[in-house]
Amino acid sequence: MKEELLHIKKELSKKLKKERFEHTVGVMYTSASLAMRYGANIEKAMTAGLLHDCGKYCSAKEQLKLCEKYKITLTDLEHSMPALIHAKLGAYLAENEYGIKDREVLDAITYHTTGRPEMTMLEKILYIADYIEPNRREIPGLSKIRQIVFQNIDQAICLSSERTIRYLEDNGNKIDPMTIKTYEFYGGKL
Ligand code: DGI
Ligand code: FE
Ligand code: FE
Repeated sequence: MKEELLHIKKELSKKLKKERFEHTVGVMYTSASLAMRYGANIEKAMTAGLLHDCGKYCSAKEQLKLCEKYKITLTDLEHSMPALIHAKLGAYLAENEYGIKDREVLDAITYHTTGRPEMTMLEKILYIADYIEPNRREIPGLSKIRQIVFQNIDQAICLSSERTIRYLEDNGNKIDPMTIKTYEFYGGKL
């Protein structure tokens, strides 16, 4: 592994809880595999995978405080839905604490939870790698998405965003408009 990546990995192994770190490494290698399949830059994919949840090193309350401290603008929905905050915070930390300058990598981190329409290949790869990495608990439909993603990544994004929306609805959670846009865009493409 490149020296810079190794260094970041070591830092994250100290900051993240064991399970989160294992997930992180899983996303890093899954992103690399998808980059191989779809001809994306492997190093960028690994960097995005490694740092995608770096904003999750502390509690939701602390994440919110950090966003205020760093003047990261949050929508009203993000304020009320702590699970979403770590994406924007993570992109900020990746840039300012881990020295990542690549805008494509930073954008992939920003949109890894909700996705967005017209994602770059790197953004698609991180979004779906986060969903399918080997340590993810089995949920209905996951094995199908794991297969399909190596044939048609857009279809896999459609299926995973659909599942996320259904899961959030079933649990009475508010859905971020961007999550819906992602589903409509990738669903509409089929
Ligand atoms: O950080 P991870 O757990 O690895 O994965 P993630 O960044 O995709 O975050 C998943 C969490 O985010 C999960 O609890 C569901 C939640 N989430 C995803 N999209 C939305 C959402 N929560 C709300 N309220 N609205 C969304 O649109
Ligand atoms: Fe995440
Ligand atoms: Fe994740």
